[in-house]
Amino acid sequence: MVACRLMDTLYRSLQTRMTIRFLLICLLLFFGVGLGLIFFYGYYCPQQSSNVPRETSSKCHKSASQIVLKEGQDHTSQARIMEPKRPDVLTITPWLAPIVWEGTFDMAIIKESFKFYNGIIATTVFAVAKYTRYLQDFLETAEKHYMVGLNVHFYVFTDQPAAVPNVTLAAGRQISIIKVPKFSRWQEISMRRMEFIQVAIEERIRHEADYLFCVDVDMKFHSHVGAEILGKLVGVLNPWLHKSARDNFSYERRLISKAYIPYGQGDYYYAGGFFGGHVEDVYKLVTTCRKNLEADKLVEVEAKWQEESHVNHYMLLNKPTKVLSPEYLWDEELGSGGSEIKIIRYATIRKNMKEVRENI
Ligand code: UD2
Repeated sequence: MVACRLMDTLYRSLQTRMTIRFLLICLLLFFGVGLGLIFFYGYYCPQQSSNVPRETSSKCHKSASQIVLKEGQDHTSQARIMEPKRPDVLTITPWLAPIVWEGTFDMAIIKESFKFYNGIIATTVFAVAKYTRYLQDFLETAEKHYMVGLNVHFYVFTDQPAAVPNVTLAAGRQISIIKVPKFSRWQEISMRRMEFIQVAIEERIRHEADYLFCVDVDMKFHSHVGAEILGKLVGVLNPWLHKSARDNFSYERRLISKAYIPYGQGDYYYAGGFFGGHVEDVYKLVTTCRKNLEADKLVEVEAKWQEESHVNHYMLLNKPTKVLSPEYLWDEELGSGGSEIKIIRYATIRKNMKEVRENI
């Protein structure tokens, strides 16, 4: 009898221990598999490449690479290492930033990469005094060619808000009007853009957008300008000087100016009419240029090409991470350009300076 009870107690305690062991194993398996999944997910779904903004990474289960890997969807041709698409031009800077020319990028791949990007690309444009006349064409052509399919917030700085035309914008695109004073010299209007952009970034743009591009208004878009231009700090080659030797660049050569660049130095000559990048990188550029423009004013010097000279000085010290070819800022006076210009995307409008400017 005693032996039987002993056996029974032993059997039960064994059953309880087995149950506990079983539960422990289950718990271990549960946490083990869970942790494993977390590591696996973290490893195979890392942040997107630096050029693709954070927002897209939240959809990494549908990342571009997976879409490209779908069978029967091979719509991109292979980029063959021994077959450069543009052997006629430099496509990379000595600091390894791409130089964007027609033929150097595959629009389908870029489109795919930005398919889920829902951030905002801020774009500033100034239309002061008689330059309000250029807004209609600028906005209408931007709707056709500029960042099509992406969210764009145009910030129109003007002294005449009522003169801003009512242009119908696609979904995800909007205009904000910011009132600015009119100065009596066109040079002042052009230079003071740095200050107004700085204030607008502080007050709102940094809370409203990821990227910021600052462009001239007396221009028209003629063909595609899209996500291929997005980068941390983006400069555009001036179409008049992209083939020149650096000592012929139109840099400020007077030592007294903060925009001074000595002969024998310089990478490229960048245009003042189109620059951009991540909002905080553009903020650094405009605040530095504004500070240097004000320092110049104190010693009564105005750089040769106003703020453009300061942008060139800044970009020599802070190399752009992407450089756009003159396709992205062309001048009508140059006609269709040399054989290296396969397409004109954004170009100035010929203007009667005497008539349109506040002063000569
Ligand atoms: C070049 C640059 C410009 C600037 C300037 C400085 C290009 C295409 N343009 O242009 O960005 O660096 O040199 O010398 O690279 N504006 C007004 N009202 C005025 C005058 C100017 O709104 O009365 C604004 C407007 O947005 C215009 C910009 O300032 O697009 C530059 O003025 P501009 O186009 O007359 O200067 P420009 O052609 O010398």
